[in-house]
Amino acid sequence: MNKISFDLTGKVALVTGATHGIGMAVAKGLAQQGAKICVNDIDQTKLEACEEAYRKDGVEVYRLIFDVTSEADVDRGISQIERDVGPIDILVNNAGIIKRIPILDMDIAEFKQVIEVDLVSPLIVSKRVVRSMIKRRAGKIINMCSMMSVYGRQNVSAYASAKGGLKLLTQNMCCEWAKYNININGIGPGYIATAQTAPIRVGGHPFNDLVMTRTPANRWGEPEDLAGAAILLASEAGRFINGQVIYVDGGILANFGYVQGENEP
Ligand code: NAP
Ligand code: GCO
Repeated sequence: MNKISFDLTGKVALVTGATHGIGMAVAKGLAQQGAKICVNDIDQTKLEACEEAYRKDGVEVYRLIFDVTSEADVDRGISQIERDVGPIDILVNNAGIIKRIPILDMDIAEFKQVIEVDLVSPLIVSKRVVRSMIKRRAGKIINMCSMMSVYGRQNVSAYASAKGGLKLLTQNMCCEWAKYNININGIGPGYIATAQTAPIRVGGHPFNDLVMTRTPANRWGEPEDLAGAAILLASEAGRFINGQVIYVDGGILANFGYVQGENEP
C-alpha cells in the first residue's frame, strides 16, 4: 500500500481572513506540512502586524489586502497571487463576520451584510480560484462552516442562515467540481476561543456556562484544534472526501446536554 500523504510541500495555499484567530491557526498548520501560505485580510494594519506572529513560528507568508465581498477586488487579489506566488492549490474560505441581534431588531441591511461576507464571498473567491484548479485538474477548497450550519440559536439568524447555506453551497460545489479532481469540503468548528467569541466568553458571560454544558470535552476549543482537519482536507490523504463538513466541536453535536451531579462518578 502506498504511504498515505499529508505532505503539502510545493502547494500554494490562500487563507482568507488569516491575520489572527482560526485563519492564522489553519494557515500555520498548512505551513507545517510545507505549504506556501498567502494571507488575506481586509485591514492593512492587521496584515502588517501578523507577519511577526507567523515569523515567530517559522512561517514566511505572502500577505495581500482585498475585500472578499468584492468581485473586482477578489479578481485583482487572486491575479496578483497567481502572478507573484503561483496558482492556488488550496483555498480556505475562512473570512467571516457575525452580528448578534434579535430578528425583530435587525435591519435588513445588517442581515444582508452577514450573508455577503459569510455566504456570498466564499462563492466569489471560489469561482475566481477554481478556474485554474479546473484547468490543472487539481485543487482543494475548504469552507469554514459552523455549529450554526446545523443549529439555530437566538440572535444569530443572519449568521446561521449564511453558515447553513455555506454547508449546502459546499455540497453543490462538490456536485459540479469533484469531476475535475477538486475536493470541496467544510470544517464546522465548535465554540472556539477567538476575538469573534470574546463578547460571549469573557467576563463571566452566561453563554460560557451553556458552552460548558453542551461541550462534552468541557472546554472552549482553541484555534489550533482546527489545523488537523484542515491538513487532512488539504492533502492527498483526503482525496476521496468530498462535499463533507468535518465538525471539530469537542462533541457538541453528539450531545443534548447534561445536568451537573446526575450520577456523576
Ligand atoms: P475572527 O477573529 O472574527 O476573524 C475573521 C476574519 O475574517 C478576520 O481576520 C477579519 O478581518 C476577516 N474578514 C472579515 N470580513 C472580511 C472581508 N470582507 N474581507 C476579508 N477579510 C474579512 O473570527 P474567527 O473566530 O477566527 O473565525 C474565523 C472563521 O471561523 C469565520 O468564518 C467564523 O464564522 C468561523 N467560525 C468561528 C467559530 C468560533 O467559535 N470562533 C466557530 C465556528 C466558525 P478583520 O479582523 O480585519 O475585520
Ligand atoms: C455564537 C458564536 C457561534 C460561533 C460558531 C459556533 O454567537 O453563537 O459566535 O456562532 O462563532 O459559529 O460554531
